[in-house]
Amino acid sequence: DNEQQYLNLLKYVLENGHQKGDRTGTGTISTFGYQIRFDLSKSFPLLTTKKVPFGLIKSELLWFMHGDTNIRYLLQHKNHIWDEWAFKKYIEDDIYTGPDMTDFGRRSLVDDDFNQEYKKQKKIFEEKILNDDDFSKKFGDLGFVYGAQWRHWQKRDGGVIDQIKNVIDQIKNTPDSRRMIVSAWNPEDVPTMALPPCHTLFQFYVNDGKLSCQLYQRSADLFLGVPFNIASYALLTHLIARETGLEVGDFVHTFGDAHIYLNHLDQVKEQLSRTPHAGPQLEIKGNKSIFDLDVADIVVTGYDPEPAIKAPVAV
Ligand code: UFP
Repeated sequence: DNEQQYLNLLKYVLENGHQKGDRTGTGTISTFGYQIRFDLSKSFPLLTTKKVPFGLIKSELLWFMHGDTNIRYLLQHKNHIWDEWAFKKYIEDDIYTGPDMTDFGRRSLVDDDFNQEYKKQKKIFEEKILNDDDFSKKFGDLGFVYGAQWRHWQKRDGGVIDQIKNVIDQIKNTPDSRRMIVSAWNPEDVPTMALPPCHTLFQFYVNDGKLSCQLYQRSADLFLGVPFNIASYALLTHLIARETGLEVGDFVHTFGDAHIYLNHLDQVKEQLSRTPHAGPQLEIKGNKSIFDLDVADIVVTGYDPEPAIKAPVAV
């Protein structure tokens, strides 16, 4: 069954992972190299052993597909998963004259007074991104994140490459090709990125009228990040299959450093004690092109998950 693949991976790392330090100073148990596979024709792999917020996954993926790198679209859809990266650039700029927000991620977790002030400043920031065009252009844009690499990778001699459009053309015209790849990993940009792409590269494969997709994820927070990543790439596979007139095949998820943070161990055990329910189904309404779809066109039906499980994010 689809979800069991993910649960087995959690169990494998709990039992076989080794302790490993990491950039965030939190500590992990980790394993290198693992692969799971979801048959998308059976059900949509949105986990049922804890509630995963599909709305956020949808708006983020459409944001990538539009080639958009400005958080304004996300805020308009009440999606805050990329806020901190933009807020950081703002508080480090001379234009910011409010209270000191250095190291806000860590301090907001340990200092209540600071957390109140942080929330206030962040709210002001969000309002300005939403309502002030010049401010949004300067501080809402995250630079060379996924949307930029997917839709307008910059060429050496000027001009851009639209990797998504190219891969759709390849799937339609040369479905046997072994070169149907989209890369978000741009070595020129990595040194200046706050978060180098975690989902690094993906490849498509066509067999028997079905489209499969394999993702290489270089670094995977198995408890918090991966449930999002699975649903996001499953949705991407559905979208590209629809655009190319194919049925969905498998989503193959290949991992580099697959880790459980040491402050997620209780949550992982709680999740492993739960029994998966039947998975939901995905429906894409109407016949808009993949580049014009809106969040309302994509719905998941029959989603009946166990309650969410809270855990601290390593920053
Ligand atoms: N991470 C994910 N999935 C994502 C994402 C981040 O698992 O989509 F954006 C996790 C992996 C790792 C951390 O725990 O975020 C990134 O840190 P690093 O760049 O040091 O690998």
